Amino acid sequence: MTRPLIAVLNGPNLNLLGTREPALYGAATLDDVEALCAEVGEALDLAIDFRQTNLEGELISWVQECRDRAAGLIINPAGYGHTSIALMDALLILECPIIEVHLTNIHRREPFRRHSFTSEAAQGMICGLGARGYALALQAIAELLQEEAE
Ligand code: CA2
Repeated sequence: MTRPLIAVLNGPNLNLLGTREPALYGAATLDDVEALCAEVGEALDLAIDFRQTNLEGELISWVQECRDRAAGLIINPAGYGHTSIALMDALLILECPIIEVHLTNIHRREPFRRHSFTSEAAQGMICGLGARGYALALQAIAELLQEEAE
């Protein structure tokens, strides 16, 4: 049987993870986060499609692609979460479970980070737990899919 596909999409500047500002974002690189998702996905019997882009339109196109192919979506929209109504609109069209992840606690930082447009389309949000948040989001998606199937 084919495994359900979970898209893990990452927004702008997250390609720099582990190379700058480790005190804020941690020492893990985006490759480390991808390896963690692959490992957790394997354990949960989920296929993972992990991507990062710095371009808003590309991120929106990838979200749209999820309509036909993904059983769930984990998204770290990075800065676009705070600014992009277009990304929120694309997410609102999806019917699969969406979990928004932020490495940092966005409620503990500058006030402009507290609001996330994209989280309005998400079933849940995990923030402040670093790369572990991606693993927890995968676990949550697996449970939501399990519940849906029952
Ligand atoms: O905490 C998160 O995951 C964020 O989505 C990260 C975004 C920020 O705009 C959000 O408010 C919260 C920034 C991503 C930038 O990543 C960097 C990583 C290393 C060095 C510099 C930037």
